[in-house]
Amino acid sequence: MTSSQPLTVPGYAHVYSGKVRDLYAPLDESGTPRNDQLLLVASDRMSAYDFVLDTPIPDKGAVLTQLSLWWFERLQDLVPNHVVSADVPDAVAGRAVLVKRLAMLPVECVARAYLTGGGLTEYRADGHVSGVALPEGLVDGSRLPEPVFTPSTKAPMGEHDQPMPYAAVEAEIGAPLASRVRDLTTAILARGNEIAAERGILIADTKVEFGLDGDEVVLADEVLTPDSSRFWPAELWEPGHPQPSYDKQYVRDWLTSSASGWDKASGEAPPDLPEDVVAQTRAKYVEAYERLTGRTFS
Ligand code: Q0N
Repeated sequence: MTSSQPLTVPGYAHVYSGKVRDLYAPLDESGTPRNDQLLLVASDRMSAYDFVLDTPIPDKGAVLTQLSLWWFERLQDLVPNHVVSADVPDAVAGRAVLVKRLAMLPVECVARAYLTGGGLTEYRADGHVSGVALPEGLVDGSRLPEPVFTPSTKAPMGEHDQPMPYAAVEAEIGAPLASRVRDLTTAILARGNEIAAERGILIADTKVEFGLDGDEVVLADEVLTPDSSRFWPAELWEPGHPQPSYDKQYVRDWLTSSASGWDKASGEAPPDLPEDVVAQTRAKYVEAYERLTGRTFS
C-alpha cells in the first residue's frame, strides 16, 4: 500500500490525485485557486493487475503527456480539446498540461475496434456488445466491422467501471449529447487506428472523457495513450487468443513468473520490479511514442 504525498508545484494547489494522474488548480495573484483551469500532471506510476506498482517507470508521465498532445493535434478537426498550454512549471516539465476546466460528463466513453476483455465476454453470452449485434464466429482479438461504442459508468477509485446500456447514457445526459459522444468516441478510435496502422500498432479499444464548455462538447483527459487504450503490436496480432500488450507485457510476464514470488490471486501488493523489467517497459513506452509520432523522445 503506497500513499505518496502529492508533489508541491509552485503557484498551484493540489486538488485531486487519481491512480496515475494528479490535478492542481492554478493560483491567481492573490493566491486564490482559479476555477477556470486545471493542471493535469501525469506521474510515472504504472498499474498492472489492478494494482498501482510501487516501482515508477522513468519518463512514463512525460511520454504519455507528449503522446496525448500529439494526438490532440491530429483529432482537432473532429473535436475541440481542453488543452490551454503545455508551458508548465519546471517541477512538472514535459509531463503536465494546463487545461480548460470543463463540466465533465458522467460517462466513461469507450469504443472497441477489436474484440477482447469485457466486450468478448458480452459477445460470448449473446452475440451482442453494448446492444450492438455482431457477426457470428468472432474470437478473442477479432477486428470488428466498425468501432462500437461501449460506454461504462465512472466508478469511484478502487472499484471497476460497469458497462452502461446506451439507454442509460441517454437518460444520464440526454439523447442528443449521447449520440454526439458516441459518434465522437468511435470517430476518435477510427482515426487513431488509421494513423497507428501505418506504424505497426493496433489500438484495440480506448476510453475517452468529454466535458462541456457551455454547450460545446470538448475532449478532455488524455487520449489514445497506452494507459487509456489497448495497444497491440501489429506483427504479433493473431486472433484466437489474448494478444500481448504493447506496454505491460514485460511487467505481466515477470509478475506472473516464479521469479517474482508473487501470486496475483493472493490479494497481496505486487513486489518491486527488477531494473531490467523497468528498463524494458520504459523502452516500450518510448518506442510507442517514437513509432506513432515519428519523433525522437528526449
Ligand atoms: C477532470 N477528471 C477525471 C486525473 C484525471 N478539463 C477538465 N476539467 C474538469 N475536470 C477534469 C478535466 C480533465 N481532464 C477529469 N477529473 C477531473 C480524469 N482524471 C482521472 C484521474 O487523473
